[in-house]
Amino acid sequence: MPNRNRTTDVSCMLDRQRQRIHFNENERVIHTMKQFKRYLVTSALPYANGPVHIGHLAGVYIPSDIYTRYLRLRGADVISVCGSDEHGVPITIKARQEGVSPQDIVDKYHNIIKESFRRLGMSFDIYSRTTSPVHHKTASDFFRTLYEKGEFIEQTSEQYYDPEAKQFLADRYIVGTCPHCQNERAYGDQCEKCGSTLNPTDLINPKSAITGATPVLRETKHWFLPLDKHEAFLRKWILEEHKEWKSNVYGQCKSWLDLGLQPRAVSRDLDWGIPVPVEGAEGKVLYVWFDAPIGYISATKELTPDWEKYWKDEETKMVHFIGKDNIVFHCIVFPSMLQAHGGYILPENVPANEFLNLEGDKISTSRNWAVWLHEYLDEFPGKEDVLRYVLCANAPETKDNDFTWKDFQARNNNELVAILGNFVNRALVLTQKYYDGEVPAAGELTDYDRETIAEIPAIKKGLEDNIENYRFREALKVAMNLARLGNKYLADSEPWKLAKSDPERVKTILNVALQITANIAIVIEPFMPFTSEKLLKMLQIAKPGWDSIGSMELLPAGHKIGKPELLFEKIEDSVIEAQLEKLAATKRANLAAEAGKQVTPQKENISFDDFGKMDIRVVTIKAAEKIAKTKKLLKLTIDTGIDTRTIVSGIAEYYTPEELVGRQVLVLINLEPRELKGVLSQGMILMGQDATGKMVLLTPSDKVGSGTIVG
Ligand code: B3M
Ligand code: ZN
Repeated sequence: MPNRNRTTDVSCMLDRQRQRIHFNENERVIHTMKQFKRYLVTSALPYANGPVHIGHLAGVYIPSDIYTRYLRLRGADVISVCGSDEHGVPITIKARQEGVSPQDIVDKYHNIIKESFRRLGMSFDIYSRTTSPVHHKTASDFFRTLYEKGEFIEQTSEQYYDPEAKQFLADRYIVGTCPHCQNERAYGDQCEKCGSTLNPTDLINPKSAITGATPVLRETKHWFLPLDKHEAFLRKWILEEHKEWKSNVYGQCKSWLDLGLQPRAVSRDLDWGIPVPVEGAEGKVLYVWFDAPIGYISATKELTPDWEKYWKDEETKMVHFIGKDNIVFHCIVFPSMLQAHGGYILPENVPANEFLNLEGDKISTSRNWAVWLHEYLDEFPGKEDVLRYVLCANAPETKDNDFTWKDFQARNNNELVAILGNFVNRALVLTQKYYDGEVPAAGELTDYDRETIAEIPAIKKGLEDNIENYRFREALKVAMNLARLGNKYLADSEPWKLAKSDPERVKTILNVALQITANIAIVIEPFMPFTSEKLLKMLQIAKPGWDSIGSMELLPAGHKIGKPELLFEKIEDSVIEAQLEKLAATKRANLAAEAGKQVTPQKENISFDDFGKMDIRVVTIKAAEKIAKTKKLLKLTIDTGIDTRTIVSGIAEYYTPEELVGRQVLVLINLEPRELKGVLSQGMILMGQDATGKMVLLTPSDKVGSGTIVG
């Protein structure tokens, strides 16, 4: 990736400023910036094969919602579209695993995702889905247009076919031995053990993941989009005309373009998806990455009959919010499709984020290493904005970043509670206390008052510059600076000390503090809509527009405010510990599952006589007690059917004495007695042990008499 300096943009599209200036390595480019009449904001369509987690939120959805809410506050004509991506192989695999239909899978996750987005305050104008009839028709028509214009190449090639399942196998449906590392569970497209990219024909001993049958090569026809044909246009459009794109996005595009583009298949042999709408394409569907971005168009169509102005008018600014793994599809493939089709605008920007890790490890759906949005919402009711805040403050805008529960707690307690909540609470409580909730009139302002107020326009400008250039972390810091300003103002002016001596001054101070509070309600709205709403309710005013920022007349003198309530509450250690324990349990479960897959090789053969020497019996545990000064040892009294005797066992880590009494277990009773910690042990309890070392007792499935012989 080329090392480009950060672009410094001083554009402000709504301020009728026509010049965009940015600094790029050693040259300084100035070019005229287009005027836009309206905005179309798209957010990557989440796959409906699982719920949404914090990585998705920090990467895509929180930024897109901040951007959209900001534009709305400014009174712009903006729509935000999203929906579930319901096609593709992973959904069919999941359906097979769970023994249900792909439609069942997408119905389930579409509803979970849609509902959790709603609860988090995601303000999409529409959240649609790619199984909708409008989408099927839109994608189908789109394909047919390209087909009729001769924009595809048709090519026949040999692919693996499962003769038992009677279907062609997608790459993920073929497993075999990796030619590089001998991993026996490599997939047709990738070996997850050594990370190498594979073709299905590279696999040694390939097997169908559906039936286990050995697949055979068969001819199949597919349609390819010749990306190479669009290369010159893409080079000019991205590399020359969009140098202002984020460096991670620009860099990825550049390296793709420099490597040279190849034709890409846009159809698949699969029975789940949108049928390829041309003759001779039975059993074939559109490749999921062909239909998914068209989902943005379909969703707009479903939203408004006026959809064309958002897609076909050059005065629309289209912005795609995505994660970094989607860059090539949004910057190269989809624009090529739109170009080939004709009549559509292209994105003005594609502000892709990097990845968010969780407690130092890569978020993974299959390993359940994630904080799931729907679970968070259930476990932290009323704390939607805390998550929005933390994920924005920590967003992986320029590099991968880490989410930790400790940081979540610290940001809540030290920033939201101590700065924002504290200031607002002081202003409102003092007003309640001194004036019974009536906004006092301001008298003459001091220089200090004026200096404080004069800082607000710079905050407004800072927010605009940062949000319009997709620097949401920085924007959030700027918004919090208004609360910092308010805190400092109150701390410096100390109205509580003047209540008796200078009541007129106190009125002015509180008037200023209350106006700042009302300003805060506006600046935080894009980031923390619930808190903004709560604050406006306490202030008893309607939501002011963006241009009211800086006004000292948002609350007229004599206006009665509502009852002050805390905006945020402290998060205790125990809450954080519970979350960490939940993750630790996931880790343990993953380890055990991994260990379950490891096989210990068989030992050398023994003779029947060797085996016959062992006297194994079912015994009943009569008593159990810890052996003093040891951690692992228990002294057990057992009934062997022959006698009552003592054995010493190292199972205190896994079982308490109470759990053992009355239990029947297997014991090798003729093992040479030996003394352990001064207790004579006459026998050994037989236990199961997995590869992690965890031990389990083996108990007969039915109760039997003590002394029952095992063999
Ligand atoms: N569903 C991939 C993803 O969630 C994909 C995005 C489609 S956007 C058109 O990473
Ligand atoms: Zn490998």
